[in-house]
Amino acid sequence: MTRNEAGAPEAPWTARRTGASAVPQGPDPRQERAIRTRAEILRCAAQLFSERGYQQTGIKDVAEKVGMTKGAVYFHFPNKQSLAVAVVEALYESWPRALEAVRAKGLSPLDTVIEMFNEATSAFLNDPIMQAGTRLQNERAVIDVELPLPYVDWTNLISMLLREAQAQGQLADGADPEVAARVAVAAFFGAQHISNNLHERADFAERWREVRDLLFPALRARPRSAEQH
Ligand code: LUB
Repeated sequence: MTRNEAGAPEAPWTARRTGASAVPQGPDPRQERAIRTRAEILRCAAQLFSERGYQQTGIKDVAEKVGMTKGAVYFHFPNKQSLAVAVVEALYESWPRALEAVRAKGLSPLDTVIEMFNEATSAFLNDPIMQAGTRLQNERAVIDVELPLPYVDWTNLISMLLREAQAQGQLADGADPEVAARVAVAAFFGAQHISNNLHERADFAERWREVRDLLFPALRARPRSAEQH
């Protein structure tokens, strides 16, 4: 049986716009609305997860925040576990898009790495999905569902960019892209964690700049001209 957005069975006269005989159509407005609703639920859930944590957030709170019935929320997310997974997945899906946007700036690979961390910094300061994803990952030991593995995608993404940097002669002699990626992600994450716990993120932009300004000059190849005398 097909169901509409509120979870109620759809009336039989509501023609489905799918099916082999359907003439090609524009986007289905109902489907678009459902996608927007899902995103809105996710955003509200993210705000609650980020403010209160997983245990202290209920589907009821999410429904209240988004201004829908619990049933309407359950139509999109069958339980709280699936909301937590969806928030973390949304976070990890955002990085390839962020990379594409940063790539469009035409920076060198090493500056692309720095810009990606700058983007992650703004996300941590402004984006509920990033704030919630970080908190949920920190609580993963007490969350009764398996979340995607943390840090792995980031480390791989940064390794890839640092290998490009190395291929273009941008890395200092002896710098290993894999090691550098692990250190950079650990330093970023550590600074994030400390700033979050001690200062509710208020000092994070500054703490990240400190890490960045200590780490990346050490990784960057010295200009040839400076070595020659
Ligand atoms: C990223 C967080 C917070 C790492 O990849 C992850 O799992 C992340 C939470 O687990 O930011 C960013 C270097």
